[in-house]
Amino acid sequence: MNKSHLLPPRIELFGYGICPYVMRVRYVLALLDLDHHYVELDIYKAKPAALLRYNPLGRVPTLVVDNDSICDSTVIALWLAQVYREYKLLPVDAWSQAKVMNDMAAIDFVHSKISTLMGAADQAAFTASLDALSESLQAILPVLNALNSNQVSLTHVWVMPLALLLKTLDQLFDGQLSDAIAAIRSLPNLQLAAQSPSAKFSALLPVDYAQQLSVMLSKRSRYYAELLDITMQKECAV
Ligand SMILES: N[C@@H](CCC(=O)N[C@@H](CS)C(=O)NCC(=O)O)C(=O)O
Repeated sequence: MNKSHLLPPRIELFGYGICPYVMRVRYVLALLDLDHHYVELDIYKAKPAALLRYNPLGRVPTLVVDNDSICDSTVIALWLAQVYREYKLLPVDAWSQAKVMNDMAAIDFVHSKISTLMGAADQAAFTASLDALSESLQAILPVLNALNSNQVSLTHVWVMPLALLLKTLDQLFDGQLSDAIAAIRSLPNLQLAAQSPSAKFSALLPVDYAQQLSVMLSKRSRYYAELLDITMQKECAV
């Protein structure tokens, strides 16, 4: 299908491979089969002038369309879903659209709790943030459980990076997350819910995703860095 009548020809995305917000946008672009130029940045090391020109906040995802830009995963995904209505990423009527946006906002709230957990400096802060994460995740379980059809929606797009992040963090923290929040164990089933679109998601993941996440965590969280040290020492002692 020729979509050039719908969009200006040049789309550029500034991103950072393990960022869940960037993953959402890349997943939407993949689902829509949209040609674009992807610029991978190490956003916590350097913010190049090319990015700052389009987003003075220096954040990713930043989508550039013909010399203009939009800079937030929700804004970008809603815009793409509206331009490419035929893919039905959003329902048609305004109320149903608002309900989907409500679910997306709830998932963003869970991400804010994950972010706190990822920065936990010690065991007490980690445990407190795990409780808060558990509470927020319980609240969105109906949204997660409703995702069992083959219809790809923006809710599905939002859930995929969330599920990946939670499962990988659980691995890195040696099962502490799923011990506290059993629902995390059933998240893989959600990934199977829509087989073919999920393959497009998996194709976007850096092969060393868990390793990259671990490096980032060890910089952000003293608690995690200490856990990692202990594990390394045990491994060396063997
Ligand atoms: N609400 C934003 C969040 C984007 C975000 O937090 N991006 C992070 C990378 S995961 C970032 O750009 N951090 C760099 C910074 O804040 O300086 C969205 O949904 O796009």
